[in-house]
Amino acid sequence: MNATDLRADILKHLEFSLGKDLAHATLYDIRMALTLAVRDRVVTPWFAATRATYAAKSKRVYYLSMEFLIGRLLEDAIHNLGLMQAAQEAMTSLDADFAAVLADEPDAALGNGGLGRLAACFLDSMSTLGCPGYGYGIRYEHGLFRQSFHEGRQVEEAENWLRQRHGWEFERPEAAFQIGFGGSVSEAGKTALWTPGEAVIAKAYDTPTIGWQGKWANTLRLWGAEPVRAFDLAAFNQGDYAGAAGLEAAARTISRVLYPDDTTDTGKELRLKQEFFFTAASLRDIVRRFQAEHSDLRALPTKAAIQLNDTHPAIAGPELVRILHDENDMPLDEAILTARATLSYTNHTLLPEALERWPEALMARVLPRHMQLIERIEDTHRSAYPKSAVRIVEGGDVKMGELSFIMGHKVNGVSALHSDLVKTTVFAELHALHPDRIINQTNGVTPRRWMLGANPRLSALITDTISSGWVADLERLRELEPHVADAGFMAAFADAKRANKVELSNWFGHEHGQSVDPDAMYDVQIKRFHEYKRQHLNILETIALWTEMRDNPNAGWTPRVKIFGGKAAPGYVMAKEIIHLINDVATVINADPVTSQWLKVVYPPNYNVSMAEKLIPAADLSEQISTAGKEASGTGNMKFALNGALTIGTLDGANVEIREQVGAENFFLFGMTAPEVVACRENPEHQADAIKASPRLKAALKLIEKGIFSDGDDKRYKAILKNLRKHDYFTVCADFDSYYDCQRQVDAAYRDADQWMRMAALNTARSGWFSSDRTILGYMADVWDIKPMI
Ligand code: 475
Repeated sequence: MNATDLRADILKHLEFSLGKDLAHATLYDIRMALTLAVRDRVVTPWFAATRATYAAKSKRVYYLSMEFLIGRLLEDAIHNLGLMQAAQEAMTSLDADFAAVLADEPDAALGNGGLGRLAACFLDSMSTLGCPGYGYGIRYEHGLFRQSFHEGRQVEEAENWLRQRHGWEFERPEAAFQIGFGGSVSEAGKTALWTPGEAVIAKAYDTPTIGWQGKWANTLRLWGAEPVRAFDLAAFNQGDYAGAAGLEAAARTISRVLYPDDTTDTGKELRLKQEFFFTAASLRDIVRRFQAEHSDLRALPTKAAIQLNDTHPAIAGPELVRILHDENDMPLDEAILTARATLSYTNHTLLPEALERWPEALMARVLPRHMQLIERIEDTHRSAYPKSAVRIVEGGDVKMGELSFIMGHKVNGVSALHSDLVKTTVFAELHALHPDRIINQTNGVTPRRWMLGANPRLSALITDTISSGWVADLERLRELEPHVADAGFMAAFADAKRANKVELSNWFGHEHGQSVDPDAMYDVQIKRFHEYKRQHLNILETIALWTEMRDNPNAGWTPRVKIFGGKAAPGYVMAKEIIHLINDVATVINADPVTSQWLKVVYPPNYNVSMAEKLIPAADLSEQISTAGKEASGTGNMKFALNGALTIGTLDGANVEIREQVGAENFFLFGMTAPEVVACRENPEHQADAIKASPRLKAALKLIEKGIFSDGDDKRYKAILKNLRKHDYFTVCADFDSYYDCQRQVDAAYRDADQWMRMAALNTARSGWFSSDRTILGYMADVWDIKPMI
């Protein structure tokens, strides 16, 4: 494929798809024309993959997820199709700035954080590996809110990615299902007949997801909600215009907005309706596809593997039983067994507040037949294990974790440590009954986006050194190891890192009016704001370091830029106060004439996938400092290590495995282990004791209290201070000294630039195991029983 052909197609789309003359084309027009020209090239392999799957009647995987945090697609597709050079040349020939064209694409932010981004990496790997499958989710009109800061406080604004045409999707008006809610249930022989009281239409929108080198493509099918009838003509004719449109508005509400709550349960009826809406539509589609090829639904588990991404689609259990039993007359016991053999469940969090529960009364009102079936599922489980105290319905709530566990043939955690904790904590009783059900599949990230796309400089060096096989076989990065002894390679590695840092600094300069010294250490913490992720531990250490620098200006400080990024759920007050504190601290520290040569704090607003792609390749230090036992895995930690940043971290989530892979000598470990944290909490004075023992921590807290960062306002951070001094569930105080000391070891290590770069290069060389290709191969072998088609 050459630039001339691509250029001709771009011009064709400009004229016939967009109705624009090149002379009047805007950046948007050029971007859309390029998108459509690239999309054309996705369609052929997409059809071929679909035809091959149908021809072989292959088993398919269906990945059900409330969230797909995809980001931009254009550059990724160009890479996967090998069109980079052609696209660059075509853009130049049209006098367009290629980088600006790529940056014009809005991020598809249909997710909150780790769980949604993991789903996006999985789609990429499934397509790269030729694993036939579909992602199923919701086509939210508004993705995750846009964040800005007003006087240091987070302000949320609705995001509007669909204001422009979404160039990648194909609307499928013919693929639509009616989804009911409420109503009543009547007995119909052995089964039951559910007559919903209201209904909406779920309409499909398909986005092809192309794999590496265009060898395979799968489909991401997102459902949009529409009214069954467009509007009430009678009301309109009587002049009631708002009333006439009300039906439509009510129906569309279901796919209107992504819930911005990451790891806290919201318990809202609309959320339950969203969950049922996309799960039911997806199951109808899956069963329809099965029945087009096969007649006996008992064979469903041999042809479909349905993965539940956390409990959000957990209603799939009872809904599949309802389809098999009520609609297809399969005996109940057999329907339960068939559904279980088809379904499996991934747990992403142990935080008790994040484990979904729905009030029984709400469930019975919104999904009356499902409530009955949940009770039948529970009865069946109880008669099989009469001595067990496990209940799905308890204290007036339906517990979606228990439901998912009981209705899945495999349950997996997302890192080795997390899967062990799943066995010993939340699902200990169920694990004792079903000892083979819980398995581990450690998360991974796609090297196409997180190295090839995000870090072209390092990618080019790697390819020059070991050729390009690493892109689809990331373990081959090990071949870099011998080159770490080669001064030429190491100089090139350091040059790539430095160039990435210069680029980031320039971006900070023109986007946020604050460029930073590329020779300083870039110390980065980017992730959702949560007390368990402990951004406040990081900012407390920053305050303590600043104090030390002022007291000791001639100590030979290692220059550092502390970079933060991330959003807090709009209702999470404590997380929002931590954001405010970081911005306040940044204002004071950055203005200090003595220390600002060594210490800066930068917090660009509205962190998203595209910002991560800029920050990660430029990072020297990766902050993975959660309270041990709380971060299920983390995936940002993997992206940093892959891009040659060293980790400062606790023994939590996948940090444990990262440290094993890269070597303990190339990882900065601090803090308590998960069992030590549990033991520490036995002492109700753990925070007071830690503060007493640490003059530095005590002084840092005091500075906040005195209003040093809040214009003398000594009340502003009362809640944070009180929490740390009185309660401190996340053991910030108990881990503080260990963290501070570890950071000073980091300072010392950074001063030996050559040695630091060797450690960085070893992180890259030894991160191959964290490819999501490895993760997906694990699911295919251990959970889905599916073989690659290519
Ligand atoms: C973990 N999101 C990470 C990542 O496995 C892990 C919860 C409720 C509602 C909406 N979103 C959520 C999560 O629970 C989530 O993102 N969990 C994360 O999953 C992938 O790497 O440790 O916190």
